[in-house]
Amino acid sequence: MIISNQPLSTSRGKLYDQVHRIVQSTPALDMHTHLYDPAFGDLLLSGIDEQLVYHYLVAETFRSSTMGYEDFWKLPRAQQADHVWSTLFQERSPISEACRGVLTSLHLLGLETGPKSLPSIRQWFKEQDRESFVSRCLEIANLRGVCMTNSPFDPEEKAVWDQSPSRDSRFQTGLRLDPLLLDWPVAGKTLADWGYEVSEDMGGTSVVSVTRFLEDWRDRIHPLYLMVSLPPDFTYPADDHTTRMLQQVILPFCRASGLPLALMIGVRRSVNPFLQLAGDGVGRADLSALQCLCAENQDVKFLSTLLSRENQHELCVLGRKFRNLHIFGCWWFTNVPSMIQEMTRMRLELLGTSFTAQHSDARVLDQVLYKWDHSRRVIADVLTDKYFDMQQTGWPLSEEIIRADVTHLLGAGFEGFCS
Ligand code: RAT
Ligand code: ZN
Repeated sequence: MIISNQPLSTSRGKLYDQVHRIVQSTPALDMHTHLYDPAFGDLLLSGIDEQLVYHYLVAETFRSSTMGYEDFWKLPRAQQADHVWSTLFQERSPISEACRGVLTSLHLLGLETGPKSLPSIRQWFKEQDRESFVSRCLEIANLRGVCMTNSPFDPEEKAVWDQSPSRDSRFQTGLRLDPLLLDWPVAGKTLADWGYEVSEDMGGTSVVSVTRFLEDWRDRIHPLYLMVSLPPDFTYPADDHTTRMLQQVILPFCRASGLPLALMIGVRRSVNPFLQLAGDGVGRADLSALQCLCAENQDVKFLSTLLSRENQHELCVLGRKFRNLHIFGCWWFTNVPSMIQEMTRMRLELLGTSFTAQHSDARVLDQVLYKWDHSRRVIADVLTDKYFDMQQTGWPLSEEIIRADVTHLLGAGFEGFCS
C-alpha cells in the first residue's frame, strides 16, 4: 500500500461549478407546499398580486407602513398588493429574503423589474395561459412533483374532492390533520355532521369512527404522509386530547398503513391576530416529546421540521438516534439563506445525506421559482465545501456520485423513507 498524506490539489473552482450545475439540474420533489392541483381552480394561487400579499411580505409591510390593520384588510387584493409594492419596493430597497424572492421569480420568468414596473408585470401575468404557466413554473424550478397540503376540514377544498377532480400526477397529496389533534370540539362536530359517530369526550365508538375517517381519506386522496403543525409547548405524553388522539388513533393508523406522520413543531399561532395569517410567531420546542414518540413507536415513521433555529442541533442529534425519524426542509422563518446554509451544513456533518434538504412551503405557484433557486445555490455552496474536504483525503468523487447524493437530498431520500 502506498501511504500518502499529501492533500490533493483538486481545483475548488472546478468542483464549485460541477456541484452547482448538478444541484441546479437535478429534479426535486417539493415535499411540503400549500399549492393545489390546477383541478382545484382558484385554490391554486399565482401571479404578482398573490405574490405581493404573501403573508411574509404583509408582516414586513406593517413594520414600515402606518396604515391601520383594518384599513389594509378592507382593501381589495390588488390595492393591498399596491400598498405592499409602494411600501417595500418603492419607498425602500426590496432587500429582505421575501422581497428578493419576488424579484427572483419575476427575473426567472424573463420580466424586467424596477420601482415603476408593477403595471407592466400585472399585464404580463394577465396574458398567461394557466395550464402552460403551471408547467413553466415547475420546469424552471426543476420540480418533478410537489406535495400539497390537503385538509378535509377546509370546506372549499373538500367541495372539490367531493366532485372527484381529474388529477394532475405532478401534484401529490399530504393529509393535514391539525383540527383533529388541536381542536377536537370543532373537528368532532364536523365529523359528526359527516355521519361519523363520535362523542365530545372521545368515548364510545369515537376511536373506531375517527380511524374510519382516516381510512376513508387515505383511500380517497392517497396521501404520501399525514401531517400536523404543532405549537412549541407540544408535550407528549400528556394528559390531554392530543396525546389521546395520537395514541388511540393516529399512531395505530400510521403503524397499520405504513404512512409517515409529519410533525412540524414550533409555531405560535396568532401572536398578533391583527396581522391575520401573517401574525404567527415562533417558539423553542421541548424535543423530549419527539424523542418519546420516536422511542415508543419505532415501527412508525416520523417526518419532522422545526421552526426555531435553537432546536436544529438537538433535532440532528435525535435524527442520529432514531432511524424512524426523517428530517426535512428549512421551514418558514428558517427559510432564509443564512439559516439554510447553517442548517444544511450541520445536517450534512451530523447526518451525512440522510435527510431532505428543502421544501418550499410555497403558497403561490410562482414562489417555487425563487424558493428553489435560492435554496439550490446555498445547498450547492455547502456541498462544494464538504466534497472538497472529502477529496482532500484522496477519496474519489465522480459526477455520478454527486448526482446520486443530490437526488437523494432533493426528494429520493424522502421517497425511500416513506416506501
Ligand atoms: O409557511 C407558511 O406559509 C405557514 O403559514 C404555515 O402554513 C406552515 O407552513 C404550516 O404548514 O403550518
Ligand atoms: Zn406549510
